[in-house]
Amino acid sequence: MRMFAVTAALVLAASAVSAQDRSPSTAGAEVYIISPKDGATVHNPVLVQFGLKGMGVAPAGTKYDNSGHHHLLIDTDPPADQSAPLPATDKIVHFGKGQTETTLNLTPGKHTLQLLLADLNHIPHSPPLLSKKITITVKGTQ
Ligand SMILES: [Cu+2]
Repeated sequence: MRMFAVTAALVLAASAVSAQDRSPSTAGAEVYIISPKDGATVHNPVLVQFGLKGMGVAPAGTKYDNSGHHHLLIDTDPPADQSAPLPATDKIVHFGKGQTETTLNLTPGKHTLQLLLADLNHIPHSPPLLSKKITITVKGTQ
């Protein structure tokens, strides 16, 4: 019980520090999905290409000003609390090596895709750089 309380206090302290340390985004910077196009009908594997204007892509954990790495939100909204590091789930995919595209195999039907840039610590910038959310229809493997 005592150990748990200490751990919880450390976690709170760590998130308080990161909230103060949010990286600023560059004015006019923009993140967007190059392909597929919004409303497109596609087949697996789906090539998703990430676009970024006004800032640079850098691998996670490396400190460069005005940079970040891409996160692809699949069938989900961005987390309400964007002052915390983004979780890594099957719906929030990190591209911590600095990748600018990926291929997905999605179940047939409609899916939404959205990009969110985040800094070296996986924390979205302030203000956050979020792409438009697109909807695609997957027809399954050809
Ligand atoms: Cu990340």
